[in-house]
Amino acid sequence: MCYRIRSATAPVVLSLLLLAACGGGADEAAAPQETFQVDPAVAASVAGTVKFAGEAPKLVPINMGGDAECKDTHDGPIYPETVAVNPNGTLKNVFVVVTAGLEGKAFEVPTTPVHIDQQGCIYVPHVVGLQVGQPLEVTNSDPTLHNVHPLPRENVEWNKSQAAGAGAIDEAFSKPEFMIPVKCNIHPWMRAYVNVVEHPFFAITDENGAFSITGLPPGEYTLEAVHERFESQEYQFTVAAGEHAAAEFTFGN
Ligand SMILES: [Cu+2]
Repeated sequence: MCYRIRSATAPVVLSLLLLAACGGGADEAAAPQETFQVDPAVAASVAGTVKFAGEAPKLVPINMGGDAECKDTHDGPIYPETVAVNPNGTLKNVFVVVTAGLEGKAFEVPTTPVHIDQQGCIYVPHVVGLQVGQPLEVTNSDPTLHNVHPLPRENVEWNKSQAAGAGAIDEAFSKPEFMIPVKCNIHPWMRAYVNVVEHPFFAITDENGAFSITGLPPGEYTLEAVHERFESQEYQFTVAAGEHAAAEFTFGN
């Protein structure tokens, strides 16, 4: 039996004995952690862009071989999204995430799934982010068989066939891990990247290289920009209540 004495009048000796018997509150540590709610009145944010320096790589169209069911869904050539340089010289598909400053806080896990579709034998979108335990839903809009196969280093690997017209694959990841490659064993050019985070403070750069992370509690943070090809970069920032920080990264050759 282990309990705490809350009364201020309790004898000091007895409470010390009880604390010793309880191992200094180990029971409390095992209790499920309450989720942290960010007070909207003090919520801060960080936003910015990821630039690309140097020459954009020459892209070679994906060769879909003789696979008519893949090829016929496209009007023109399809290019790989590995280094997706936008017309304004910024970089798309960079995963920007808070990697320090939220220690000791647990956040609610959304029950809404993050979705990846297979369209014309391409994963859409190419990069996704979701929370630990949040559902990942993979659908197949193609008239052909696919095989969804993530290759994690920290999480459990899985490999599921998905025929044309088959129902969605529903999965989740139990550990934080960035840039988990997802391949298709049938179409070797297919590639998506899944990022798993313990909190909701992440974003993916868009067609303008922009990202925005909102609802942050005031604090001191490390922001990391993670790309499937380039080495990750870090940026430190501090935000007071209601403050909006700016961050900029540059990737390139
Ligand atoms: Cu496939």
